[in-house]
Amino acid sequence: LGITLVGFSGGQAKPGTDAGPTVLTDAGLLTQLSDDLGYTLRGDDTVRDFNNLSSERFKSNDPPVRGMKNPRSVSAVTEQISELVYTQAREGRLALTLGGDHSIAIGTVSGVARAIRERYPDREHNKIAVIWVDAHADINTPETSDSGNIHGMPVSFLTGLATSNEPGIFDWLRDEHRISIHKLVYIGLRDVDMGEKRILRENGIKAFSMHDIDRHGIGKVMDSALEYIGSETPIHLSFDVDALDPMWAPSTGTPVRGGLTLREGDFICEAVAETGQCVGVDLVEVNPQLVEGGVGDTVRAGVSLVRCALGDTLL
Ligand code: DIR
Ligand code: MN
Ligand code: MN
Ligand code: MN
Repeated sequence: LGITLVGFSGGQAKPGTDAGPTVLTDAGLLTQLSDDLGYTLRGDDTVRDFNNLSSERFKSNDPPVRGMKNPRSVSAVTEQISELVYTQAREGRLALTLGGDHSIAIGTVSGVARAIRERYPDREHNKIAVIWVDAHADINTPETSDSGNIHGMPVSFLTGLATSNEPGIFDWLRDEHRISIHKLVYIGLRDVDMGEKRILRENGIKAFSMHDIDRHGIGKVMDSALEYIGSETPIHLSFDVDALDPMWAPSTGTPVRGGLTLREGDFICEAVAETGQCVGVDLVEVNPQLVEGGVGDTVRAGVSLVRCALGDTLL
């Protein structure tokens, strides 16, 4: 296991998401992984603490480019995360990353994708699949985005739908970092922008919305999602806590009602863990500063999701 803590909120406008890793670890998540799940956490090389982002990485003079907010900061931070996560996954460790806003997945997914390509150069199935669990599709290009927030764009950069040659702005992303649009599966969608819907439609991207979950149930949806991916392909699970209904996870920047129950969220994670194909897990968008009653519910939900994704089952 390799754990990366990324206290970064520059991919969106609300302060607080940077404290996500702290509230999750304060709740005892890492201790639970070792004591209850039996993972060995050996000092520095297991837990990478990326919470104290230096001013070098978080650039104060960072005006918008193509409408993107904080583009140089997000690019610099995700480039470093990509390297860290790459090193972990290259060693055959499961790479767990606690965010931070969802822009950090530009780093985590690209790092895992590159590591798996290198680890299995001769294998047919050396290109990872990504299961993106979210209320949102996060597939805006800089040009389709209304908000300019990069946490709404990671999937477009990861798939190559969006590219940039601007020095210092995602010019580090190369083919070895990218994923195929045909190995991407969404679960939980319910707030997708017009431009994003068009991108999903025109590229034939596999997506299970809340409507599909209501119709078929989470069990059938996971069966279909995993069948689409196939039993040989390594899987990266990127879980935005706002996929859960705000009843379970209110402390997040862009809550949308009508979401997954905690049990449905846990089931998704359990089903991915059960495949034995999981190589990377992100849990993002926990923001302790947003809810009057405190972050307790959201943290408990986050801890539960991570435990399930890392193989905590009843029997
Ligand atoms: C919106 C919101 N689609 C955007 N995205 C969010 O800003 O691009 N993603 N909240 O998590
Ligand atoms: Mn997201
Ligand atoms: Mn979201
Ligand atoms: Mn929206």
